[in-house]
Amino acid sequence: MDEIIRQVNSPKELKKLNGRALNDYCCALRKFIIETVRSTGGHLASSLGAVELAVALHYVFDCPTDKILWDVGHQSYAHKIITGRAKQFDKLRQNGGISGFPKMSESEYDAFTMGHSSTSLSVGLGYARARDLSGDNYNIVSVIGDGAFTGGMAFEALNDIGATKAKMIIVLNDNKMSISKNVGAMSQYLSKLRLSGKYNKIKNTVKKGVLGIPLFGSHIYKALGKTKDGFKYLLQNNKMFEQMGIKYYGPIEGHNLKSLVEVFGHVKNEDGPVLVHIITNKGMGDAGAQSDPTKFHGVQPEDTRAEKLYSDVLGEFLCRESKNNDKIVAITAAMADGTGLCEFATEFPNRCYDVGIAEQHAVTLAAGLAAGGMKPYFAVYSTFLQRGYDQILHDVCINNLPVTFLIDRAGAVGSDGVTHQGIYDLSYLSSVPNMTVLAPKDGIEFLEMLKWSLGFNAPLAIRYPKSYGSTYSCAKIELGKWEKIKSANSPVYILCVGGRTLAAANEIANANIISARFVKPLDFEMLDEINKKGNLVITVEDGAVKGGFGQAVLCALNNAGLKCTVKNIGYGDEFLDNYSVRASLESAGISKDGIENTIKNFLNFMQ
Ligand SMILES: Cc1ncc(C[n+]2csc(CCOP(=O)(O)OP(=O)(O)O)c2C)c(N)n1
Repeated sequence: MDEIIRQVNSPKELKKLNGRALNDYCCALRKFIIETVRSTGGHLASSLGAVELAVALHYVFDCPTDKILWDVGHQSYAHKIITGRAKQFDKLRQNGGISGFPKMSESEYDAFTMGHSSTSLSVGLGYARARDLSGDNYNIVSVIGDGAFTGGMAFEALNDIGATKAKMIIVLNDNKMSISKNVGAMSQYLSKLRLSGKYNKIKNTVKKGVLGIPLFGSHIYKALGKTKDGFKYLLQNNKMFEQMGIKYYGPIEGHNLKSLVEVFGHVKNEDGPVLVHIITNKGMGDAGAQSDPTKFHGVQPEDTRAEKLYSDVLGEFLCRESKNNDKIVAITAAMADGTGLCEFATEFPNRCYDVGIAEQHAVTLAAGLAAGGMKPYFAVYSTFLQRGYDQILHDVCINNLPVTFLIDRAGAVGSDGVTHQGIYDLSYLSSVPNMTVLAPKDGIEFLEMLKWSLGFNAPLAIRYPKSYGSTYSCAKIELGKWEKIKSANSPVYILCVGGRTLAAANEIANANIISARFVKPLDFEMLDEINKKGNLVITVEDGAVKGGFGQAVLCALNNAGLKCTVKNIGYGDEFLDNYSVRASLESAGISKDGIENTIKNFLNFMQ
């Protein structure tokens, strides 16, 4: 760790640095981030792009009194280091270490816990209204990327902010990238602004022009710089934001510390809402990350072994089937890479829609496509589909439309932590009429489910984690039918949802093991068979117990006249604040020991 990183442990210490030392500090921050993230894993490219931004903000504003809200939060590593967390970086995104996202419980400098996109403007306006109602007087800065700016919440907040005239600063960190290349009309609009000139260029041209005025030039330039409008005159006029009631400053070179400090120092004194549009390079300072920011958006720790990915199975299936089936279309909400849609997007560009970070729109778009006769597949992470609950219910399921949801990163997600856990989908999907919910045990079964989905004419969700381990043989997929994996002469029946739970159950010596591939509808026939007096039924799911599979089983057995004992294994009624998949599973009892303990407790109880 460079000496300067060791020395600066708070914004107060940062403010002691002068111009040159500040630039050196930025270099040291970059070096530190690159070295650490290469071994811990994490969001490299976004954080490298926001180094000068974090330094300039902490240099100008007074946190924690002033509030900086980092949208999504994956770009906040420099902010974390400046605010005294450098020493904890060797345990970034690990249990006992620090989060990769801003987290209120971690530091007073993290003004809000972030992780999902496009929230920072709403939170900022909330803070602004609270401040004004309380008669306080602090600054609020919402930092939002051009990717996050495509999210519906950001538009809703802008609509409110422009009308209310609350004093707050929006920093639009524009690097032309979401995880992949940014998309949409707003992105095209920002490109136009970018092309129309850069802050420094304009400033210098104006400066030259004004100073060139004989005799009075330097006086005029000084006077211009002193007045608010004068400063603004040095910047571009932007119709859209201005007409919404939000003052626009930009575009500004976002790696030029001096420009950033200057503009933030100025907008601090504005009375109403201001948008500062800065241009940055994602991955700045690391040749690899800069040339391929998508690959380096989130990097894995160095020792990660190759995994078998469900997303690869999906990608191959879509490419293969779509050649002979022109009804298949696919949708992603800015996650083509993570969900396996890249190849499909290249091969079938007219049938693959990247809607930006707009899950709600994606769900209803899929509903519209299905109503129009297409066969839409929406590939999405479990945690982000939470955004589209009403659209699933109101648009897809009430209309009973054949939209297939491919729900990746379901269950515990590990290093992204509490904001990204995919453990609620079984609960929120199972409660919706007309929805069918599947969980494959491996890639082979997933492919069979995908093939089966082609002939299924109603809402369907298939949920799976990132990767799979052991593979099994696969019985024919039939609606509402489970699969017996192991039969034993035992009163113990373990009903498993997905491969992770099956891997744990398979270690139990003397038990009947069933893969509950249909989470909804349940296999009532098989349940009837195992609802015998004295049997112990253990349900195991990599998901929240409340409203999940286990409770559905218990409810079904109870309605049929409960003769057995039912134990539910899954996550309890608290947030899963855990950075390791294995530890998460173990914490819920999804392990050999966890299941064995459940059996032991039952046997003790029966004696
Ligand atoms: C609701 C939601 N959907 C998807 C994501 C996944 N995601 C994380 S970062 C990101 C791209 C953000 O792009 P941008 O805001 O421009 O930030 P950059 O990484 O370019 O700095 C996406 C899609 C998310 N965090 N939240």
